[in-house]
Amino acid sequence: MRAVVPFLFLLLFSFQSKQSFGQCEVINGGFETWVDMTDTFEAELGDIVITTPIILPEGWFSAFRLIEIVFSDFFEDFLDADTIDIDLFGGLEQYEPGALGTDYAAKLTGDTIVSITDMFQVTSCGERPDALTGYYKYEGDANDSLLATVMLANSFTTETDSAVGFGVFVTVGGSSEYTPFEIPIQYLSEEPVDTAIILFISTNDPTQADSESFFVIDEVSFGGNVPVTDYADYDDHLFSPNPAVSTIQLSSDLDRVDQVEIYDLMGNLVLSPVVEWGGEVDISSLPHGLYVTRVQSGDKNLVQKLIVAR
Ligand SMILES: [Ca+2]
Repeated sequence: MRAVVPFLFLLLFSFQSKQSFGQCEVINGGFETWVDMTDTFEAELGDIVITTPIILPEGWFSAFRLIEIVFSDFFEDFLDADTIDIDLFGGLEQYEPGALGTDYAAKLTGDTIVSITDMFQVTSCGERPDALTGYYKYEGDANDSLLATVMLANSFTTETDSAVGFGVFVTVGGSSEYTPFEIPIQYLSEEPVDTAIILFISTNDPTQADSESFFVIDEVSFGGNVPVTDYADYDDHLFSPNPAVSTIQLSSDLDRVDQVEIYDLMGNLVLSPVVEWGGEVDISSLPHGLYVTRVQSGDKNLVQKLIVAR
């Protein structure tokens, strides 16, 4: 079992090494190629039988989910077993039909653990793309959220403060028809880039956690020319000031405030302050960088990008 985590990183870098430097391309961004990894995992796990097949889109992975499971108490019970009958990658599945008349897309079933990445890719990228684009849709009527981030860096990293460029997209729910999204990439320095890290994180509405709802993602590419429609419930005046240094004030225009959450670009929940409308939040513990704030106010979910600059 201890071999699993290094094995995951081997897999990660084997995906990465397939790409030549220079071009900036999403590998299998259309999700047309899926690979059965069940035998590979069984061998790595010491010939334990995995009863739910592990079929993943080539080039994409959900290692964070597996790492969480490996390190959880929940998994301890299975260490001595001959069979694993839990669904290791249940959050990421093949879906048909895909967008734009294609056969397949990727289905992301959310969980209530917001720090778990459902799908990610590390790809070589020797130029500076303007945007990451794609299509998404949402099946269900809960208030699930989808967070997509892209980070450009000059080596593989999960530290957001070493990003040379970044982009972020958040939606709460959405249309059941494929809808284009565009994530503009903002550059912070003149440093060269060689790596792009793309994450998709789906989080269930905690008040309707048993909902059968899910997101679907397809045709992800850099600089794809998609017609962009109004896709996110952004509110630039939710918190001020922005950029912020040590405290931010919540807008007093809201009728009610049920929940406030602040996420970093890796999708980690970094603060969930209890704050009334017009109240202040101490953000002095947050490192310099870009964050996503989410405020639930009645049946509305409002989202803002927040820059912490010092
Ligand atoms: Ca497709």
